[in-house]
Amino acid sequence: MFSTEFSQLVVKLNQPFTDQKPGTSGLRKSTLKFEEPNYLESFIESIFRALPGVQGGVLIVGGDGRYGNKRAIDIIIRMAAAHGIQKVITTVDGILSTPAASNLIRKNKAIGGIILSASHNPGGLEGDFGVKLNGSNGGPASESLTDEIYSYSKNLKEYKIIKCQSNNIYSAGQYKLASMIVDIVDGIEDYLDLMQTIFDFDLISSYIKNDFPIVFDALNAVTGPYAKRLFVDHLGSTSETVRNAIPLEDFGGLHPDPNLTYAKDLADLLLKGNLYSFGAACDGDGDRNMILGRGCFVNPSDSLAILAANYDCVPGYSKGLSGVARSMPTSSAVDVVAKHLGINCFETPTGWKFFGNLLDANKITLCGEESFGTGSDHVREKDGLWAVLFWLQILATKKKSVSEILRNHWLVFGRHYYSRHDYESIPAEVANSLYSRLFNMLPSLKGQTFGGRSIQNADDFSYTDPIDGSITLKQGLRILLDDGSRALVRLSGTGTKGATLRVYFEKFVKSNGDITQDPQLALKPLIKDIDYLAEISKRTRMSTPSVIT
Ligand code: VG1
Ligand code: CO
Repeated sequence: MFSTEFSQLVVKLNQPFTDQKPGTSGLRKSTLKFEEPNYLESFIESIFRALPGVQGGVLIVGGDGRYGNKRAIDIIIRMAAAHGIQKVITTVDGILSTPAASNLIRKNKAIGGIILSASHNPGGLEGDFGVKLNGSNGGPASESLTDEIYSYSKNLKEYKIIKCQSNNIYSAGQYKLASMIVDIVDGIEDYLDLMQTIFDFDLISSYIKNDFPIVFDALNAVTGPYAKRLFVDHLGSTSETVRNAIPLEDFGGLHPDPNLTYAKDLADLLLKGNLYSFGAACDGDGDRNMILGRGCFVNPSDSLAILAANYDCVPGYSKGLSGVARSMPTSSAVDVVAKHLGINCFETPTGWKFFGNLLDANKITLCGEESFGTGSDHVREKDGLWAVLFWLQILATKKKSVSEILRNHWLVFGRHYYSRHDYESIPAEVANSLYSRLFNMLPSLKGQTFGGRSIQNADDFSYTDPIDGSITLKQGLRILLDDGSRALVRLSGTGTKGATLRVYFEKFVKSNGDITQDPQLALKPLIKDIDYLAEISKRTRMSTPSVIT
C-alpha cells in the first residue's frame, strides 16, 4: 500500500541526458546503466514533457518481468503522479506483454504506454533493460514524438517525482497516490478476451486435445502466464504444454530470442523428436513468434505469406484483408499472395512503427517482419501468441501438418528461399567501415555479375510514408538482381554490445522448380558473393555468422 504521507520533489541533475537516440521509440541499454542514479528518471522525465495529454491522462505501465521491472514501475508511477497523470493502469506483478500493452492502451483510450523490456535481449544484472514508449494508437512512438523526447532530454536540468514510501503492491485493486489513481488489473484476461473475438477457441481446443500435441516455450519470459491461461485453462491442453512458464528476472539465463540458435531445446524437440506436432516460442516481451512443425521450421517470411493466404480460416478476418505490408528485408513471399488476392502490399523500413499509419488508415490488415514478427490491425504491435493462434486455427481448419501446409503453399505460389545471417557483437568501427565501404561501392555495381546473375540495381533503401508523406532515408543496402533475387546488408539498431551486422538473402523459385532444397544451399552463390564483395568474414574475423535463420 502506498503511504498516505508524500511530498513532491524536484531533483536537480548535474548533467544533461544524451543517451536517447533520435528516431528510436525507446531506450535499450545494459541493466547496469539503468542502475546509475537518475538515469531512468531522466528518460521518463523527457517522456512526460513530450507526450501529449499528460495532464489528466491515463497511462499504461508494465513490463516483461526482467530485473529492474518492478523498480521502474514504482518510479514511473511516482513520476506520473508528480506530472498530473490522472490514472496509471498497471498489472498484477507488473507483468505485461508488448501486444497486451498495446491492447490496454487502445481499450482504455490512454495517452500511451511505457513498456519495460529490452525485448529479445538477455536480462538480469549482466543483461539489458529497456523502456519502450507507445503512443495513443497503441503502437511504437512516432519519429516526431521521439525526436521531441530527444530534444527535451538533451537540455534536462531536473525531474519531478513524488516522494513516499516505496510501493510493493502487485495484486489487483485500485489505490491512490496523491491525487492519482493506480489501477492494478489482471492484464491477461483482457488480452485473451481480444483473442476470442478473432479466433474460434472451440475449434482449436478440440483439435489440439485430439491427437495434435503442441508445445510452447515461454523462455522464462513474459508470455508464460498468458500461455498457461490460454493453452491450459482456455484450450484444455495439458499443463506440460508450456515450458519455462514462469517469468524470471534473468530469464533463467536463457536468451529470450525465439530462433533456432537461442530456442534450441524447443527446436530439437520438433526437428529431432516426434512427441509434438506443433511447437512455438515467443521472445522476452511476447511480440515475436517462432513456428515449428514436426521435422520442420517455418521461416518467418513464409509464415506471414501463409497467414495471408489462409486468412479465411480465421473468423476475425472472414470479411477479407484490406491489404498487407512487410518490412523491406522480409521476403517477397507475401507480395505474391497479395497479388493473388488482388490487394495492396506495402514495403516499409524495418521496425513496427512504420506499419502504424497503414493500420490506422485501414490500408492493411496483416503485416510482418522477417525477424519473427507478425501482427494485424487488432493491436499496433507485433503479437507472438496471436500468430501461434492463427497457425493453430489454420491447422485445425485444414487438418494438415505444418510441413504439408508449407509444401502446399510453395506448390501454389512458388518458394522464396530466404535466410538472414547475423554477425553479433562485432567492434563498431569494423561494422561501420564495412558498411560505408559497401555503400560507396553501390553506384559501380550495376550490371556486374553477382550470385551468377546480373545486378539490376544497388541502392540504400528509403521510404515515403503513403499516409503522411514523411521520408525515411538510409534503411539498408540492397543489391537487386535481374531475377528478383536480393542480398541486403543492414546494421542493427537494437543490439547493445558493439555492433550487429545483418545480411539477408532471397531467391525465388517458381512452383514448378526445385522447392525442396536446403535454403543455405539454394542461396550459396549469393552468400559467397556478398562475402567476397563486402569482405565480411575477412573484416569481422568470423568464419560463420553468430545466428543463421
Ligand atoms: C530488430 C529486428 C526488427 C524488429 C526490431 C524490434 O531490429 O530486425 O525487425 O522490428 O528488432 O523487435 P534490428 O535493428 O536489430 O535489426 V523487438 O522484438 O525489440 O520489439
Ligand atoms: Co520483442
